Amino acid sequence: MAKKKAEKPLVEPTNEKRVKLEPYTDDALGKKMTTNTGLPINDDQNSLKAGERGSSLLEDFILREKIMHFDHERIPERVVHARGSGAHGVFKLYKPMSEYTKAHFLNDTETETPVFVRFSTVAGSRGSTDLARDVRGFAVRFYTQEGNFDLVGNNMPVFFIQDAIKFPDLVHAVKPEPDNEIPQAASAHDTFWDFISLMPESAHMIMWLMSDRAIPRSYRMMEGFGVHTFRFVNAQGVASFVKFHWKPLLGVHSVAWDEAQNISGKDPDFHRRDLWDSIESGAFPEWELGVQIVPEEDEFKFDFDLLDSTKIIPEELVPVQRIGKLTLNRNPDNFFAETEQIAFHLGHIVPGIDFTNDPLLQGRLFSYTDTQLLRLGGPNFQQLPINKPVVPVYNNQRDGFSRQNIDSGKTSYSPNSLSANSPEQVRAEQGGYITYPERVEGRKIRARSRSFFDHFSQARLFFNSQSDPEKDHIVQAFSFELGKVKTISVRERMLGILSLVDKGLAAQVAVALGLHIPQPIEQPVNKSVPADGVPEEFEPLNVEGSIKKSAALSMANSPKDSIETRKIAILAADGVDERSVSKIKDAIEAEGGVVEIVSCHGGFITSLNDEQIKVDDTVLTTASVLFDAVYVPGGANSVASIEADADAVHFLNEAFKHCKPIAADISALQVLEATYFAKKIQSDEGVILSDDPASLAQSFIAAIRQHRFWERERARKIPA
Ligand code: HDE
Repeated sequence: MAKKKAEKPLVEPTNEKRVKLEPYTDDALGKKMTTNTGLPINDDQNSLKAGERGSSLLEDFILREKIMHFDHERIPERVVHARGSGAHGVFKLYKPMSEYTKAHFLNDTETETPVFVRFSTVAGSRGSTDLARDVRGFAVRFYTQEGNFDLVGNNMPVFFIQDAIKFPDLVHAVKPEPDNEIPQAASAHDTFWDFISLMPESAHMIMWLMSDRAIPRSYRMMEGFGVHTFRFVNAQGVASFVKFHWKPLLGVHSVAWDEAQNISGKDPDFHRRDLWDSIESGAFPEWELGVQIVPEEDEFKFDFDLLDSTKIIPEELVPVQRIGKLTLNRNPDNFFAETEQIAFHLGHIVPGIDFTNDPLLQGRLFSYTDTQLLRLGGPNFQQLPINKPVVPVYNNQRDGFSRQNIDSGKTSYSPNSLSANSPEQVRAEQGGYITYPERVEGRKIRARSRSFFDHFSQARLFFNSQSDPEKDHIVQAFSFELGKVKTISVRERMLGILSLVDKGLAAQVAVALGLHIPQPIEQPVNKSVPADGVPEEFEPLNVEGSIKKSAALSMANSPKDSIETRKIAILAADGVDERSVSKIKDAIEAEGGVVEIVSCHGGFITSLNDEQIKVDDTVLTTASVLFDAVYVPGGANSVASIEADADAVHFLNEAFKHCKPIAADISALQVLEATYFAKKIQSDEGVILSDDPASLAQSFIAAIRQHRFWERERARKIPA
């Protein structure tokens, strides 16, 4: 069913966080203008001057206040994940998880936990394109009754490096190069691939990054992953390992690389707009929270180390249990106050959840608070409205820049007798956080465990699990990215790494680059340590993993049962047959799709029966890359105008190139015949022609559910 536009009450009474934000939220509509001290302003457009043409007076406190505030509007953008979009929502648990965790929000199936989610790209600046080939951040804050819990994840389940100490190097390598600050929001340059080619542990992550997962169709169609192995602890103190997943109910879908590059020009806010629009229209994005749980005693059962963030636990080995649903149902009121000022941190934890010794996780525990101090200007950032928990906060911390709380009373120390020793510490039985008493012993060493040294088996598992079109896209992505690298030795070293993953993959990329795979292959070494010895150099292992293929890794296996929120363009002009327009429009909207009329001119078009149909966009102001499918209705004059309009024909050519479903009334055949894919009309599964609008609508909807017809690419000769 098409969803109705959501009513937007000021606050949802059931969302405790929204209720708590309300006193801070205000609108100037109908209000009088004042200075920041509340003085009514009489003239905000003329500065105070000495004489008619005279110089401005230093006395003008109104001018100074206004300009001073403007001068200080900017704060440092996030050093990574600068570009992002956020939304409010709720999390509802399906079943109590008491067997594994005592976390209140994972036991209470009655209440909806308020959440704020921020999606992001990693490498680009705040104003960069949404469609860069990049990892996407997927950071979720749960405002629970035991304080904030942040699950700061990504849309890929592994990471580039195994140890946090390498993170600054990784980020320096991928960011624009330091001499000329080129390229923006792109990994296709020398420094990135130089680093990667010297970092074999990145092989698995690089496969994900070169796959279509790095160019999602929408934030709403991405998976999310906590990446690290965390710990659940139940009320009896029994711990298990846990990996977190987010599974989108709309399935996992991507765009084509050529399309992504086009969207970056046509609408660099594509993902941000898509998230905003879908929430405004009431089509609320939804994900299920999944957990993979491993009992403590099974820690060493796998052929990889659970503490190694370059590894997944294949779903064949440990199934994902879906335990609750996240729904994003409200856009922020103010981007800066909410999306920009939210300060996520892995250390925002609740009883029942704990960390592991993953060295990447451990380093992050330091980084996130540290970075907020710079970004948000001091230690009181937790008192910003978006960061405040829904539960009260009491401790003996005081003062600092921009302190908001007025802490009354004489004592700010513990123990004290003057305030009856308040605030009181909380015993574990009453919900006080205790760290899981894991036994730890060993020597101090700067090295890695040998259990971290297989870098290739899961990279291969990922590649082997892809469908043929997905494999082709990976080959093309490597060919593109390495093709942009100027230093031949870097390209060659990378080919060497690829050949350790899959010889066929390496060979295809080598052909595209016009290079040979180097022999022997250089294996960058790292330090490891025998059980009781001094760290020594150690080469990566190249072993076969126990699992060769995993269905969950291919987007081809993602559910394709809905067209909800997909955007469909109807290419029409004056003289269009409005009966076919409304039949298709109604059928698509009934399934939750979104239809726009795209024409050769703006305003209205007049149909065969003299009806006025509103034009949403023209072939000049929009492009097929911003849609999921195209339909060309009948009506002789409309068909003739579309056929004669080069931009309209290009619209179809490009939609075909990007493997999208195309439908047309049989009477609009001549439009399709004007395209370069005229010869394919009969043979292509994703091109639907019919003189019966009802059956056309059904076949078209079935095709849109498929998302893309990638097999078209094989025989492609497309100039679009
Ligand atoms: Fe982050 N990361 N990260 N990261 N990360 C930041 O914190 C860092 C890593 C992730 O929407 C920063 O507030 C280190 C993995 C997301 O506000 C910073 C390491 C994963 C976001 C930081 C990692 C992430 C960040 C920058 C290596 C997926 C955006 C601004 C040990 C599991 C959160 C900020 C938002 C942001 C450090 C690796 C996800 C600098 C040192 C692995 C989604 O603190």
